[in-house]
Amino acid sequence: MSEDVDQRDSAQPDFDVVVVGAGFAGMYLIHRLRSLNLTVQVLEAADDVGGTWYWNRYPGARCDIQSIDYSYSFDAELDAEWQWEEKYATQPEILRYANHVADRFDLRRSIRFGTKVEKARWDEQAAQWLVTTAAGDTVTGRHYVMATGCLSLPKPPEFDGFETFEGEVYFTGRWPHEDPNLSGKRVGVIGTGSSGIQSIPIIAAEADTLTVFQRTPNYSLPAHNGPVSDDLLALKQQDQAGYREAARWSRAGVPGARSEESAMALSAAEQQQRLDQAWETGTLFAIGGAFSDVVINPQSNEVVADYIRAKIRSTVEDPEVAETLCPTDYPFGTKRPCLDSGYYDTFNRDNVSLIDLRKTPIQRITEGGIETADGLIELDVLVFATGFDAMTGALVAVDIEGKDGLSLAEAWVDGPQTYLGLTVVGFPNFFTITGPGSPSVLSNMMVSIEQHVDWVSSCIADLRNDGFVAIEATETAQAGWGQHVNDAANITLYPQTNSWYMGANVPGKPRVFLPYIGGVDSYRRACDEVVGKDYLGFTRWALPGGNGSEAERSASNDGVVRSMQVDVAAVLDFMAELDLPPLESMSPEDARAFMAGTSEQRPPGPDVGEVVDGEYPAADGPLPYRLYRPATPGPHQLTVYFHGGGWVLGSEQSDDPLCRDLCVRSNSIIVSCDYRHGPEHRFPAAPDDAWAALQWATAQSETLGAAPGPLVIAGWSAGANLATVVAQQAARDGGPEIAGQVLITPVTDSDFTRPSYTENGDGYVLTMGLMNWFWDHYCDPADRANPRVAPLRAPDLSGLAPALIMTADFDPLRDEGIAYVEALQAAGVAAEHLRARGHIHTSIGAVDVVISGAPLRQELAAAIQRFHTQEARV
Ligand code: NA7
Repeated sequence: MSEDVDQRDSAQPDFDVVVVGAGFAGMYLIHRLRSLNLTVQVLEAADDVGGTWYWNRYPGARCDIQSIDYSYSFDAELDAEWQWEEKYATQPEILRYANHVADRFDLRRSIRFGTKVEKARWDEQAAQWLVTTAAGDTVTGRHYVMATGCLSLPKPPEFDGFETFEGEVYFTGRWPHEDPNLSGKRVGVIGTGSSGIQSIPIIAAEADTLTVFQRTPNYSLPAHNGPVSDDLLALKQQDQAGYREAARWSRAGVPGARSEESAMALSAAEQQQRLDQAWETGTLFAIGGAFSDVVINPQSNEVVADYIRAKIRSTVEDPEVAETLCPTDYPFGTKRPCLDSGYYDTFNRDNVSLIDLRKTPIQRITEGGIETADGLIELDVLVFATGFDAMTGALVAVDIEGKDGLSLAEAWVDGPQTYLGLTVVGFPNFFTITGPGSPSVLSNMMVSIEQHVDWVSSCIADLRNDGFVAIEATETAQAGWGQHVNDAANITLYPQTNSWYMGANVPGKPRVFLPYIGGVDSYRRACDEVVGKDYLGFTRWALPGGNGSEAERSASNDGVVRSMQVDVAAVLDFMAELDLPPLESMSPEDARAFMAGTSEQRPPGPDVGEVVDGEYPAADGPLPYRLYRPATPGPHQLTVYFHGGGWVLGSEQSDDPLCRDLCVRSNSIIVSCDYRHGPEHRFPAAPDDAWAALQWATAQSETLGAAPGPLVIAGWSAGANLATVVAQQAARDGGPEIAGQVLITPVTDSDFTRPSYTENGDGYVLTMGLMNWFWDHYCDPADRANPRVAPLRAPDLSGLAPALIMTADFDPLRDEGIAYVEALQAAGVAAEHLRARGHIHTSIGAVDVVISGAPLRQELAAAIQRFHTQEARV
């Protein structure tokens, strides 16, 4: 045991912190906890430090993050003194580094090697963890940390007859310390993930024959390994602290600029040039970041995928083998891509053959080799490079029992649930380093490990300093984080692929996206914010019987740290960087010119069949309209749409991408009608024009090429206000008949006192100041109670057309939208509420920018379709 324990009070747990795992996470924990004067015991199954690098000794094992970046930053001297030999360090070199760190900081005295942990149980009374080893002894700790790594539990073989094989068997993840002699032998490698791809070229050079069994081809790039890049070294040496700080606030834990451009915004030649450059760097980040939207936009992704396939075809001589090696059925990056040294060339060797398991699956393993649908392949050596039970496997492999006998495996039966990937409800004082729900495997692990270790250590120290003994996440906080992790994944292409990120490589494992894809930078901000807000989302308590009242001995700070959609937050960050002047500081003319300028830079929205510009007879003369017709055979139903812009800004063209999107998704005609704006034309000019537009469109629907039947009325923001007003007028005046109303974040009232104005009045594009500016330009205070201005105030809402009303969480107008839904429902109108969770007022118009808005637009379009059918109107 550590000497630290000797000074402990016997009534106390043996240690402040018991840690499982002496990889890079466990090692840094020792150092950090000691520096905070906390005692620590690490239990490690292996005989030495290194974690994943201790076990993964297979030939060719290397890191695929550059060595300069894949190293600790916590100690400036260590950082400066260690010189890496290669751009991508080999496993032996990384292990030497781990040993150097262990020696330099005297870490081994806090580690018990050869100690496998089997069980850990939370003792609620004593507020401590009882950790039991395979040898049967127990160590107690106030806190318990699993620093077991994300890829540490190899999958067991999944083939019948495995135990009958009479040759040698090796697992890449448990490679023997003495390299096996493969020369003169017939070797089979199952698996073409990173481990397979790194080891195959070396095994091929040594073995008599090599047969590669491939289930899914991978995207792999040449690592262009060699000495450490002089440029990178110089960059780091110039400003070591700055370099490390940049990594901490980068997206993936590696400093470097990100592309801001979609592949779709570039010509084919420009795309090629970007990819050539990225290819030459031999880094995964360069190719994955060649365009801004590689993992979001299927078309951009296909540009990268195509490029890599072309490289494979030009390298592999046998066209059939080349095709088998080309991934075609999943987007680039959604399975972990690889870096290699001569992988594809290896298939040009005479002693190497490739078996496509999709065509000829493995039927069983026999004593002499592998039997596929095509017959027996005789082997002397079988290598399993079949991967790991990633991210959760090692955690649930220990029988961890939290409050009320709940086991972690039970708690996670439908997939892991964590708060920040650090803590789990029901498991006080339990922490996971780089756990599910944190950037972990999508980032430079060293940066993520350091951040987690720092956070956990400070949390424990804060707890002690604040007089508490225990901390546990709240249900609300954990559920909120889980939602956020899913939201972030769902705007990407990742969930569509069967990968270990999704748990899909392990039979029976729940299909859940395991890491957090929001980025190291935004994740770090969230973790810091939790602490800054006095441990938001946590309950902390002291042992019973201590000083102070019951209330003083516990603190619960319930809440959700992130409820905004990731892409919306990114847009807000981007806008903040631009530091734009507030619209309300401009004249209406300048504000209009400014809006027109920004509109030109936005993505155009989808193609429609036809766009027709024309004029309609508005209340005081003709005004423009723009009609969007679907490409499908007509006739189509008609929807009249009014644009947003606070009755001051915008035109029939200003919501162009949204109108296109609704046209395509609803397969109906959208006719966007302009109306007169304030301050030149104040109330009631706008509703008068909107009323004229409704009458015109109804009368002319056949001329416009629409199918017979009542039309749907729709609008966004001030346009939704006008749609509401004319829908009320139509109900009052006995026509025109309206099939339904689609009201997107509508203005329904002139009351600024609802909570959404207080909560969201600043910082979410549509501000309280801007709304004031709009109102002042639109109408006099005396008019603001008029139901044609504030339709929520209409005395009778009965008999209105069915409505779908969308409100956004971070919108000052949220509560008046909800109030209108409730008022309609109270009046017997079929009104549905669509909550745009985590969105702002302007999210919906940002087509192809706010990807998370797509399902909402789909629902709006579905409502348009529904309203157009007879059933909806019964
Ligand atoms: P991976 O990336 O999970 O690769 C495992 C490979 O083994 C992959 O090609 C799998 O095909 C294949 N595999 C797994 N199970 C089977 C069965 N039952 N039959 C046939 N083939 C199978 O693990 P690695 O060790 O290579 O790399 C892990 C990570 O370490 C890597 O991503 C880097 O982050 C470092 P599949 O794709 O599942 O069809």
